[in-house]
Amino acid sequence: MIVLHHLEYSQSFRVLWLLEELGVEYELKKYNRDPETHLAPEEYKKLSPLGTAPVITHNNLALAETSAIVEYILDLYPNPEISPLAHSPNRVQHLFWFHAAQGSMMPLILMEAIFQIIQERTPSILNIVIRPVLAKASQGFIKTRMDKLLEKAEEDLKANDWFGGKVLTTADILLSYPIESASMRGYLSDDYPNTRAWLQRIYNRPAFQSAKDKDGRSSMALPL
Ligand SMILES: N[C@@H](CCC(=O)N[C@@H](CS)C(=O)NCC(=O)O)C(=O)O
Repeated sequence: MIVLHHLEYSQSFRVLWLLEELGVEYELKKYNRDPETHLAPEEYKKLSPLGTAPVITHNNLALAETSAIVEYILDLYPNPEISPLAHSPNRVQHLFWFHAAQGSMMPLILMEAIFQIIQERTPSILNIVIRPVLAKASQGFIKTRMDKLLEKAEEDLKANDWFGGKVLTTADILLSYPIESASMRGYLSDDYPNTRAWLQRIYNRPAFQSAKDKDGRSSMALPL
């Protein structure tokens, strides 16, 4: 049986949600972040060479990296709705967003979080210099790219309820974390009604709700 090692307020929530969507058997082991550093605790770090969340264990395998885990689970439990097959009509749209989630959106969210930590940990006298530099980098690089992604999301969600077409796919599951994080950081303004409605559709899904109940936290990512 798959064991999901779930770190609170982390990207492993999406794997929990996927397992609930698929309705397969799994065991859940929950871990809290270190209260001071907010990093994964030592016992979690020992689970995989990267020391990051998520990790699943299955027989003798310990696997990290969200997208690899999602693909591994779909190899075990193939599902042509949630993971459209090659050459199916929604495959390319699904693939684009599946990879944009981890390859484009997540790095922007991570950069923004690091900028925030730098500012919080820098003495205020130095922040006088650092804050405008980070604000310029954030505005010029992070916001520009995030806006472009959200504009495309908005356009695509005008045509369909889900990123991969008419039904939820693993692209939606992967995008849930960076889009919720972008929303928490004020990126999801009233200019993005379709994307806001999509986020609400996700929250309303019974499988998302049962993942939430098992997780027991208020949001996927650490609250700001
Ligand atoms: N690309 C990796 C990123 C993993 C990652 O950075 N996870 C964060 C949680 S969102 C983490 O483990 N943070 C705690 C730590 O680094 O100790 C993935 O998708 O699995």
